[in-house]
Amino acid sequence: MNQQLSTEQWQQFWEQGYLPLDKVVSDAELAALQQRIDDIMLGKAPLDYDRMLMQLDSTTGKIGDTGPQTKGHKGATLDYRKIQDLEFDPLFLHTMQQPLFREICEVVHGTGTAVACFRAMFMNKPAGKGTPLAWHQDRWTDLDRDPVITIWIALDPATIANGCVQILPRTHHTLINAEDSSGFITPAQAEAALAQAKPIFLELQAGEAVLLHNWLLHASDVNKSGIPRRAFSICYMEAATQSKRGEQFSTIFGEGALASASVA
Ligand SMILES: O=C(O)CCC(=O)C(=O)O
Repeated sequence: MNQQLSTEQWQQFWEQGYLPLDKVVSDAELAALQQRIDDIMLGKAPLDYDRMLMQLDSTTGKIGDTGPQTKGHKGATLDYRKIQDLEFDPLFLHTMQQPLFREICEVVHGTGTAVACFRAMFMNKPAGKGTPLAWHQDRWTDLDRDPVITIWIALDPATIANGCVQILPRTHHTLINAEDSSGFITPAQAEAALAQAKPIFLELQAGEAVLLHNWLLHASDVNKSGIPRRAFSICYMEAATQSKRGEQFSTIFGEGALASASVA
C-alpha cells in the first residue's frame, strides 16, 4: 500500500508514542495472511516448523498457564497465543518489507542503515478465550541497545470486546524499571500511571496498523467476543544489534536482507 507519513504524523508519534497507520494491506493480502496463519496453526503450511517459536494459549485465562515458548508445532489447533519467526514465511515477509515500513525504519534508524527484526510475531486471542497481558513496556535487557519501534497489524477487527491493545499515551519517554528485563510494571506503578493518563483502546479495522514506540505502556485483555483477535506485529531494530545470548536476527532491509525466494 502506498502511504507517506507527514511531519505532523511523526510529531504525533514522537510526542504520544503511537501513530495509527490506516490500512497497510490490501483486502486480498489480508485474506491470504489470515488463511496462512490459520494454516500455520493447523500444521498445513509448507514451513520448517522447527524454526518457528510457537506457544499455545492458556485454557484458564491465566498468563502463568500459557504453554512453553519453544520451537516447533504443538498440535493442530487455532488456540495458539504466540507464533514468532514469521519472517521465514514469504507472505508475512512480503508484508514486512513493504515500502511504508522501509520508510518508517529509515526515519527512525537513518537512511542506509540495515534493519533487522527482533521478532515478527503473531499474537492471538482465540474467540471467547485469550489471556490478559498486564501493563508493560517492551524491552529486552540482553540486547546491546533497545529496539525502538513495533508495527502492529490487525488481522481481524480489533475491538474492546475482543481484547484490542490498550496504551497509555506519552509514557514512552521514561523507562519505568530500567533494570528489569521483562518490562512489566507493578500493580502500584500501573495504578500511578493510570492516574496520570487515560488509556486509549486501539480499535482497528482488519488490515489497519499502528506504529508503537516500544517503551509505550501497553496491555490487552481477554477476548469476550465470538471472533478471534489475530494480529501480526513486527519489532524492527538496527541490524547491528547484538544479544548477549548470541541470538541471530534476520535482516529485513539493507545488505543481506531476506528475500522471499530464499525463505519459501
Ligand atoms: O497483541 C497484544 O495483545 C499485545 C502484544 C504485546 O503486548 C507485545 O507484543 O508486547
